[in-house]
Amino acid sequence: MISRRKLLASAAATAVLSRLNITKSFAAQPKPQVPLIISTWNNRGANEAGWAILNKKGRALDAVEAAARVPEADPKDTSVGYGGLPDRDGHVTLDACIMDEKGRAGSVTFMENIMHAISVARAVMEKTPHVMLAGEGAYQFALANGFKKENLLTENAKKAWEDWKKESKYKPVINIERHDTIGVLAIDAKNDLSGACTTSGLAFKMRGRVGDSPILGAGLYIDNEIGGACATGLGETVMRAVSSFLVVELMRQGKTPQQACEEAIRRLVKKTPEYKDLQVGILAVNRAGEHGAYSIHKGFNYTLSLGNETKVHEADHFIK
Ligand code: SD4
Repeated sequence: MISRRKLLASAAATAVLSRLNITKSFAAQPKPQVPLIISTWNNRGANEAGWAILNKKGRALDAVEAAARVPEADPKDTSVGYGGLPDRDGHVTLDACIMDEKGRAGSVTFMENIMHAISVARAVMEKTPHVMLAGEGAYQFALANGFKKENLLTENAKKAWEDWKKESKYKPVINIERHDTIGVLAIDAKNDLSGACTTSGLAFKMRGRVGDSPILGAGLYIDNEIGGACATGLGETVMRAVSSFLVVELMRQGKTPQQACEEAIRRLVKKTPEYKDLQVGILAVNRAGEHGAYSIHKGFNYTLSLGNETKVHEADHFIK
């Protein structure tokens, strides 16, 4: 029997969540339906941009690109694009990838001075015989394809870097409560899937460091026959566990998106002795429009839009 104290605590928690307009994902999931768009963290504006496309029977690929461009242009978002925190030498370097319903993919990594890394990734997919371009090559490709050179280091990000330099702790500090990197998955009215992931990576990372976000199978994976998955958090662990590909394969074996996310986090935790000091969150959808979300620590949330409603949900987590 549930004790009165537990009942009151849970009622209080639900009241707080509902004031914040956040629902618990692990309490009754909404009925599966398409189209839908789902993204990591509280990314309402991004989802709304994607939803506007899906709602007019647009393509999932266009929806995920439009969604990813929103935080990329937002100077207040310190983990993505313009306003992203720089590496320890003061350079904002971007990672992004995109994957469509045909299994085609494009990616850029360690790219500087171009705001919309996701659109460059899409151009790599659509205009080159390659999947990934890095650094100067990605930058030159972007310029040649009409993207503008921009300074992505805002005054606020510069100040945060200057403050960080006073101590220059070598190890990047992982905020286990909140990141803003966007991984986004969409299913359109034709039941086709696409996904995108874009980030400026870990704040004050080593120059040249690349995380999971532009790596297919790690930060993002789509298989139109099965579903899609994306990850956020400490990229080093996600790369070692190839988490997004794993989630899709687990769904192929019959797991629901929620079961697949939970299993992928359990496997990642097993391989990561220091898992208590870091956060990873994973999202998944299957073709039926069911979704799943799971993280190591409490505090991972995600934004789901379907049936003209956009809501932020709190994900279930491994450490209780
Ligand atoms: C990275 N996974 O570069 C990214 C960081 C992230 O929210 O997700 N931040 O490791």
